[in-house]
Amino acid sequence: MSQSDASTRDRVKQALRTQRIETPSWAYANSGTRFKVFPQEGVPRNPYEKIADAAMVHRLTGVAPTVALHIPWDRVDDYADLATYAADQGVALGAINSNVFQDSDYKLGSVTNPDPGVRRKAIDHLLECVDIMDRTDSRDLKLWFSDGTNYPGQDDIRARQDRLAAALRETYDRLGDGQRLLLEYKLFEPAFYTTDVPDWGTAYAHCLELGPKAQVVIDTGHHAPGTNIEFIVAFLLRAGKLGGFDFNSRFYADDDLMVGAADPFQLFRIMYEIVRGDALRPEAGIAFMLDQCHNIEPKIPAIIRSVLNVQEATAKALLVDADALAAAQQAGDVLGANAVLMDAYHTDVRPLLAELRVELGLDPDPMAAYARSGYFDRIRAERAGGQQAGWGA
Ligand code: PSV
Ligand code: MN
Repeated sequence: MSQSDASTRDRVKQALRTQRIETPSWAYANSGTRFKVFPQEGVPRNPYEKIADAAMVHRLTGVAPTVALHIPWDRVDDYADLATYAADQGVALGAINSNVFQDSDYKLGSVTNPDPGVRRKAIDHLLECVDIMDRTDSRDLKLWFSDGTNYPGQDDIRARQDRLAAALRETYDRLGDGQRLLLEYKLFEPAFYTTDVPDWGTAYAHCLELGPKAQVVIDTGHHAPGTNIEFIVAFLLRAGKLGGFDFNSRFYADDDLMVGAADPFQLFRIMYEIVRGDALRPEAGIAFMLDQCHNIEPKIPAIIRSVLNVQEATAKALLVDADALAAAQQAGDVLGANAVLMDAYHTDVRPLLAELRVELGLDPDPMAAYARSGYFDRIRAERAGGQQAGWGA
């Protein structure tokens, strides 16, 4: 099936019209490495300004209508007011991300801490996040725990799983109708000996025990080198337990670089499994979120670039000739099957995406449109004073 075929182009564009990519509030703020934060000009000073930037990304790309919040980084007095502001800007508030990893009390863990008082504090924060979801009308609570140990014998591995299960249960039971708990896993860091939710299997087992409102979120940066992420996507989708993605790129560990920058082929393979599982449609309930930090590159264009990278990988995945692939697979035609996939991957989909944007009333080149917009000069001037938002803000 070729891209030049009119019905294929229409089918691909129709599917792309339904795609939604959520950008993270923290990607608009200052961030850095363990060694240094390099502040940038024009960076938002509060959640409202982060939302204004996210709205700019949506205006230019047309496919990023929601922005994820991270609590307490995005704590405000009035979440309904923040939601109204977002709506006025043309976007909505998305997932609520909890943060039980930046308080001194959590040195030995949050929900798995041996001290019941610290566990209570951590669980209360998770419950507070659900309260916020009620006010922001958010569907998803995204949980990532930095919990783990550094030394053999430091704590009881099995007891920590019990504590984790108890905290997840209490949080799960607080969820309202239409709300979900997305459990994120990460191989290591900041703990280096054991991590309490180190992999998709652990996350899956806890979600299975919790029930239908609990699903796994795949952060593409959180795996060992060489891990076949598309296998995890296929497995979890089949099991009805894939809740979404935190997209980013890694060369080494949790680099948080722009999605599709390090390995666009991997991103294509992931998106192919999504298409294969008919999970691109918003009704399929997969949250396509970015979780990135732009430490040395300008932030808004980097986020636009990232959104476009996801779109390009998706377009290529949609171009895979499913019938030809199935026929080759059935016939045991190894090279033929591989060629079907590679043909789609090697297709230049940028003209098709430009055409789609024009049909949607957008500029065909969002990067160039941003450069021309004057938005950066405006925010650089408007946001000259005050305290810039960052990881600790
Ligand atoms: C942890 O590395 C993580 O991926 C989680 O999603 C956090 O909420 C996020 O990064 C913070 O940037
Ligand atoms: Mn993440």
